[in-house]
Amino acid sequence: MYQKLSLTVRKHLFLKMGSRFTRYLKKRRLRVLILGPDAAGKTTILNYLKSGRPVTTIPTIGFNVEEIKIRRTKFTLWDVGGQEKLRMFWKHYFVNQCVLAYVVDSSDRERIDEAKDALQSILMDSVMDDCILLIYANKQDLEGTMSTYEIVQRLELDISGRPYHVQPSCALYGHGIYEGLQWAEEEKIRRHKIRKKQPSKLHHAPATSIEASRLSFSY
Ligand code: G3D
Ligand code: MG
Repeated sequence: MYQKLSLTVRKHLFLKMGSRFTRYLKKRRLRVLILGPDAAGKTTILNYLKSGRPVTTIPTIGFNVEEIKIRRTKFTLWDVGGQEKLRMFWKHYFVNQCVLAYVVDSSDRERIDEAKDALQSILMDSVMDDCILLIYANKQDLEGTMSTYEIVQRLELDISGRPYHVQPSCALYGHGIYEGLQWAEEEKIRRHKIRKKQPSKLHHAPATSIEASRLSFSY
């Protein structure tokens, strides 16, 4: 049957299949930018994804990058130093439609306003207009941490009107880390489908969610 088709039709079919295949592959790559104040747990998250165990960290001056594959998706993860004097360099890592995995220390009430200000200045950059916003409410294993609802309030996430997901986590033991990436992957696919059907509806889609249940810890 295929042989009977004219060369032009065969070429057309091949090109069509080719472009579908390229789009499929593109969908399966995610660039994740791990940002947040220093000591929030960014490098610990990266180390957990790389080696599956806690590794002693030192303050990150510059960046660490790792590529990991989860099922069929390749994640390129950039962990960029979060000290105040280094934050001016964050913008050099911004890329359209990337995943912003913003890490906050849920036990640090004193620095949560600083975390909010740093997040707001990232989101003001137009390059990040279409970023997928994932918040890791990290260090949930510690006593008296802020709940995910409190983090939403303190970071003023609802004011910006953009979709987000708050994922409670404990990077030391990897709790919640894969779940956050899984949400980001699903969100990317969901947006891809919406963009194909109704490009203008993207921002009206209800993607906001909070992983409300506290993680249960038993170490
Ligand atoms: P950063 O990369 O955001 O600057 P790091 O932060 O990953 O270097 O982590 C800073 C400190 O927080 C490290 O402790 C690390 O072990 C700890 N930490 C990271 N995630 C968690 C967590 O989920 N729970 C707890 N309890 N601690 C965490 P040290 O003592 O090495 O400074
Ligand atoms: Mg670090």
